[in-house]
Amino acid sequence: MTQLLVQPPKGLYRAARPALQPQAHSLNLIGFGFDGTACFRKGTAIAPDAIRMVASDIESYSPYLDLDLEEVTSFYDLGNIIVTQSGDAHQDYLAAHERFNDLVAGFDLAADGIQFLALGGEHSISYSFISKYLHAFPDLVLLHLDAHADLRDEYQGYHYSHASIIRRCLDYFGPGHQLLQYGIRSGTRDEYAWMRAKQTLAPSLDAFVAFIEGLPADRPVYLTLDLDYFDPAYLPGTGTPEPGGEDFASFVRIIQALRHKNMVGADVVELSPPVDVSGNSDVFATKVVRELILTFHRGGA
Ligand SMILES: [Mn+2]
Repeated sequence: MTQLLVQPPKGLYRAARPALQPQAHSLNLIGFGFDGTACFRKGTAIAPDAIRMVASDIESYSPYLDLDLEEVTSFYDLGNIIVTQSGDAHQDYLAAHERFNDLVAGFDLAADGIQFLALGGEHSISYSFISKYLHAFPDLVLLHLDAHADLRDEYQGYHYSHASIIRRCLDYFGPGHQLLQYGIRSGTRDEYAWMRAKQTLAPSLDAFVAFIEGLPADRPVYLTLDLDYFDPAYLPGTGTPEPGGEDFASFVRIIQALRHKNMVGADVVELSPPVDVSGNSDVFATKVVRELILTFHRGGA
């Protein structure tokens, strides 16, 4: 008997078709509601279904990209990776990570054109996806939008902590891989020294956008977006808010640049619906997700 790897969502993402396994040459939305290592304020586990719920109530048309979700034909919703809560966060994460591995076993992410858009969960879930894409694409560009450098070797005893996600991904970096970060405004002195030495932190939005615009059109790009990239004035519903953050307009410039590039995967993490009882953060995050979905769309304008 096949072990159940995903559970159906409370409601499918708007305009998506249901699927039980990854679909080739398609965008595959998947929830990964793990929040075991979050230290400050938990609540990201319910974010995937919260985003799906809001998605049915906001416009499907993006004026920024002049595209509509209804035009995206190869778009599937796989539901949510099953996440257990045993009390041992590390074991729970590894078990969910193994379920994801089983889900993609037998697929070649590059040759089969399997694009994932993952909804967290906390940032540690990104490791499951990024490690796979780094393996599939030896020339992958990893774009990292976040308030935090996430370069610690471990945090509070967790090797796969949300505070060390980028460090874990670097373990998989080959000579052709490239990392560029933007929005970072919090980290240790060591993390900042590393970013300066490796020149991974874009000094301005203009520099970050120019980097994307300069990429060859076929160069594979993965975007990991921690929603605390945005200022907590706009998006307070996140576990580790940092003042001095970015606005939605900055994100629009980024997705307008990404629109013409070869997006192969992305994740949106760290939305914590219970933290913002107004629900505004859920709406903000869902608009961000809408734009990202459309960024994957290759047809049309
Ligand atoms: Mn962060």
